[in-house]
Amino acid sequence: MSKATLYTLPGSHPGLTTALMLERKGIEFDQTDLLPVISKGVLRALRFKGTTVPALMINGERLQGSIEIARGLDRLVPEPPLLPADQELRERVLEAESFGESELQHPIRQILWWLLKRNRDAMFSYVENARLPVPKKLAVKTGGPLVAASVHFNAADDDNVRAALAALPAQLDRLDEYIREGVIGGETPNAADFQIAATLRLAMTVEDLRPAVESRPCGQLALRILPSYDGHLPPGLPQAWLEPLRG
Ligand SMILES: N[C@@H](CCC(=O)N[C@@H](CS)C(=O)NCC(=O)O)C(=O)O
Repeated sequence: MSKATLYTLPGSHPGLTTALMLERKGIEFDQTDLLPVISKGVLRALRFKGTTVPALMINGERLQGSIEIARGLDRLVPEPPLLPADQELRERVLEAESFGESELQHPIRQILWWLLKRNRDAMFSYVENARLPVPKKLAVKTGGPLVAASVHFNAADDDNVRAALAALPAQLDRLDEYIREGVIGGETPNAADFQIAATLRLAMTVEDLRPAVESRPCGQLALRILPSYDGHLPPGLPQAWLEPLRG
């Protein structure tokens, strides 16, 4: 198999999920970090079917989206598997992965964009180690319209961010429950571990969120899978919105 190419964005949590899965499989890959919004045109030009990252060129195939990629990797390189052999446990892992992808991932993305709109300098910490096609300082300095467009595309508005914060404690409870049930957090990380850990680790780059995540088993699991994650957002969310996280 020739070297794969992963297209992602700096700080993208499903992008990192994909990188972790490629590493687990021992698949060699190059990583191309795109700029948000501009990524959409690049992915179209590369003939991917959708306009979001992660997108993976592998063995002549185009795989897109962290779940499609997880299934594709198991098909192309079966060992080590990203899903358990036991049928019942496998179903639970797929359920946890789907929860991570469809319910947990986006609210954290919305919180990030809401904060980045109000603290553009913090963007630098997320692109520090990225392989961008333009100088990083220039990208951050001229990034205003890209941030505004990302806020718009992701509906990162007050109402949604407030709702995301209110829903987070129950989501974290559910993740801790998955750990108690042995669905995630086992000796060998599975597809759901990689999916969930990347999102929680991104959440932990947000100082306002970190204590509520870090103190839990799921936060500890994320730190074990991803000891470091580029990016740091100092406090910036309204105190009243954070009330649900203090319980
Ligand atoms: N649920 C999708 C996430 C796709 C997604 O929304 N990716 C973001 C980055 S994390 C993106 O490409 N956004 C486009 C943009 O910001 O222009 C997956 O797991 O692959």
